[in-house]
Amino acid sequence: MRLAAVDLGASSGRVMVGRVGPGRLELHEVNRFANRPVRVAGTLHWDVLALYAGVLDGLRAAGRDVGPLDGVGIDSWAVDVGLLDADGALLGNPVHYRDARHATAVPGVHELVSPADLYRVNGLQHLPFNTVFQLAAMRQLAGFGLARHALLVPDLLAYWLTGAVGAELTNASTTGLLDATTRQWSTDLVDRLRLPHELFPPLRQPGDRLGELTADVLAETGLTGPVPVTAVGSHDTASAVVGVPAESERFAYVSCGTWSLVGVELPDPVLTEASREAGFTNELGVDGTVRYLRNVMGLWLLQESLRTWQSAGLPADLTELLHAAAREPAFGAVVDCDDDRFLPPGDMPARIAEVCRETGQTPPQSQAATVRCILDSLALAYRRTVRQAAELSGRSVDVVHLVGGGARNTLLCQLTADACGLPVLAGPVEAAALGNVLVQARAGGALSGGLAELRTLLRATQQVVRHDPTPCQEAAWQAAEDRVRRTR
Ligand code: ADP
Ligand code: LRH
Repeated sequence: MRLAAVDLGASSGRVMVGRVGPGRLELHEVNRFANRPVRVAGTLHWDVLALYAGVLDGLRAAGRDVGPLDGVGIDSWAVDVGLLDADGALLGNPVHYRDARHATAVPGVHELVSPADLYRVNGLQHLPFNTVFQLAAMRQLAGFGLARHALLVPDLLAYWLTGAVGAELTNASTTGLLDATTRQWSTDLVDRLRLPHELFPPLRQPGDRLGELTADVLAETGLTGPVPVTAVGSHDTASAVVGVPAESERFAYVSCGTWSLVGVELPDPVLTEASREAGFTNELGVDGTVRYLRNVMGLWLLQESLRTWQSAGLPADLTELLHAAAREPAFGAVVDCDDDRFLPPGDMPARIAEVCRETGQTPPQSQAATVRCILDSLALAYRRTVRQAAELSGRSVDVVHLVGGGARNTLLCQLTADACGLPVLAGPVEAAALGNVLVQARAGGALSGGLAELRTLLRATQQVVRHDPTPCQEAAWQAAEDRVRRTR
């Protein structure tokens, strides 16, 4: 089968073409486009029409490259929604999860449903931008009364491509309004939060056929119909976890891009108070799995540092800075990556320096030292999170799979192996697009079996680089972890 995977990350969107069959899984990129948020009248938005144009360009290029397509699947970052009115028109650009507006609704939501009650139902890590808070903030706006459907970004793009409205399950599980146990919209939470039920469309399972590309889209892209559009794990992290080439169930993963999503795969959610307090989420995965994980601030810290340096006219070549960071001494300064101050866009090196000063550490004195501080701090966060995930879930872990763009960062991969005291298997870089294609191929009958069989195909076809932990490092990492814990 020849399948197009649309994978939209916070830093870039891409359309990839997969050729899949028994024993065969090849992926190549046909279009990559920047994902540049736009601040309009003080609010940070996604430029969703530019992203849609990038998708159409990608589908056109896919058709030119490989001829007729057997299907399309879409995944993207989670939580953000577009509202449709009764005519199906989009009511404004989706607001970026890093916008400050969402957090203003948190106290009002918690007055109606306590954090503990919310967690018992939705099992989500408290993040101020979970959709439930976004919708509560939007409710204050005049246009909200016109909204008939709230569509997560992949569901919105699928609607534009096919005309069909629905909500894919894995991404719906990031809204805070899905019951993690029944795997249905929580009518109870929707009622208690006084949101209109009609906003939440029927759920679709990964593998469901959503529809076909409309005649308009076929004309626009030059593709020959019919081209089915299939629901995949439309949350990019769900697709990335499908794309983890694990051999047994005793693995942890770091889905390492703009965010680092760190956790384990489970059959059932963990909804204990200890889990809530540790900030773990129970997002739903493909084939009835639970992605028991924590959001770690991720390579965002590095991306924003590069952006800051570039606009100041300083050197900002990632490869060179990573080489220089590898020569820096370890643990010069370490910060808690989860500090709320790191969430919004801005001058990350200055914020890191501020946190260092507040915690009695000398701030990094060079760009290379700042990069080293970020990577040491991320590896420490991965160590803490992998260990907590194993402890809170009872799942033993003997390997860490690191997938996504961060798998290209060999220094980070080695630091992660050293920090966790476990082998790190790095790659594939395009795990989300691979997971997307695998679920489509199985739905289309080109592959069969469960996640284990899909992962066997990944191991047979994709490149993975092993990083073993350097011996005798535990005491140094423990001391650094204690340093961060004392300052948190
Ligand atoms: P997202 O899906 O969130 O947009 P990606 O999975 O594409 O993120 O990962 C982007 C990150 O990958 C960048 O922030 C960068 O740190 C890292 N990365 C990409 N290419 C390289 C490279 N050649 N060397 C090291 N790191 C890289
Ligand atoms: C990663 C991701 C993550 C979400 C965040 C909003 O791209 O989907 O899983 O928490 O974006």
